[in-house]
Amino acid sequence: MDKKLKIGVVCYPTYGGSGVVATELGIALARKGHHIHFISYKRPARLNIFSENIYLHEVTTANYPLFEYLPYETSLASKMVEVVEREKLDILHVHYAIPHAAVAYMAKQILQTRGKSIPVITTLHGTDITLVGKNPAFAPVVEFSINQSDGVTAVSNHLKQETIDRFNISKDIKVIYNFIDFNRFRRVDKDHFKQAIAPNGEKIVAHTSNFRKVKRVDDVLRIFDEIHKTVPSRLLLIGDGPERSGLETLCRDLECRDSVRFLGKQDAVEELLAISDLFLIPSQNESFGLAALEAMACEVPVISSNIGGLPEVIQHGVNGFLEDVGDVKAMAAHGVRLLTNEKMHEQFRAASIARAKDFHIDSIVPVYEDYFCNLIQCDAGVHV
Ligand code: GMT
Repeated sequence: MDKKLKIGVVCYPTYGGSGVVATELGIALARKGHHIHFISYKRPARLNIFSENIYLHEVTTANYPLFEYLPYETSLASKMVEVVEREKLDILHVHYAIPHAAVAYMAKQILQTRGKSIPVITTLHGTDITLVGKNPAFAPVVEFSINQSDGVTAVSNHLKQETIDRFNISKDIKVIYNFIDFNRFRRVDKDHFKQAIAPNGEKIVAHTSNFRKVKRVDDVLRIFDEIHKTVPSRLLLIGDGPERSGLETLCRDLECRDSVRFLGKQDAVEELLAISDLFLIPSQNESFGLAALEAMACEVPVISSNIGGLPEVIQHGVNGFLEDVGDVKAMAAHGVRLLTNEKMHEQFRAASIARAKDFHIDSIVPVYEDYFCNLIQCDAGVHV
């Protein structure tokens, strides 16, 4: 794509998947010469590089004794208007419908009254539709703001279908899968590191998430407890969130307790994946499962629930295993088979990276560029 765009990226700055995808897409687009303006209430966790094409506009909210809840949406809309006007943005790309799509609609309307037309793209990530979005406290606004977006993308076919099933959607939704940067996520020789964590050659099982209920991290513990009965192994739990303290309590009652490490939030997840032998993601729901893809890129086979977009990423019996949500026994049995059969494990490792390559950053980012470009051209030709 020849034209270089000025793109406003609105996202959550936290460790959640939508913020990760937004940040990595922004960084990739900046490398291709586009100017990326992140708009968020904090520096996104993965935005840890310097680039002359990347700008961060932090949203601050004024407090006042009248406000029981800070009017964040109002501040965000004002910030969007300010940045679009000052930086002469071509497009606004908002990640996660709540509240970003609704706020973008408001900003767009305000800008219209000031003579500026800006196309808005909303990318749906999952819980904004499947969990939070369907809540009556948000549903009408979610539906309206999806329909008012100039472009809508979803990170899997499953999420697209869920959106259509749950809401009255008049907009076409384009599926653009999440992607992986192999410069970062790849198997590297970290034997000294592995030696420190598993000094007697134990197998390393890993899980990363935001430790919310939907992730079923208690199942991770139970699956590992079963595996640990026959396979000398260690479990690395990476991330943090509301369920963590209950999980630490549960862990104390399990036989495997001394082999479990709660590592908290980690910036260099790839280094931990690089020494792992197996990844577990037994979620209740998962629109895509970026964490699984990151593991696969590091040649780590994945055992997951057969739910949401996970079957679009993991191929059962080829590079991982998919079982019914909550079927701890079946998942553990697959884990034991994989970790005790070296030949099979090697095959699954090779098949994991082969599958991950289907989601290569170099093939997915241009799809976003084309999508942006088409939309801008459609927008009355103002921006071309
Ligand atoms: O996984 C989470 O709870 C975080 C959430 C988010 O939006 O921040 O992740 C969702 O978006 C990711 C990136 O597109 C997907 O890989 C995750 O599957 C999806 N999570 C769920 O659907 C539960």
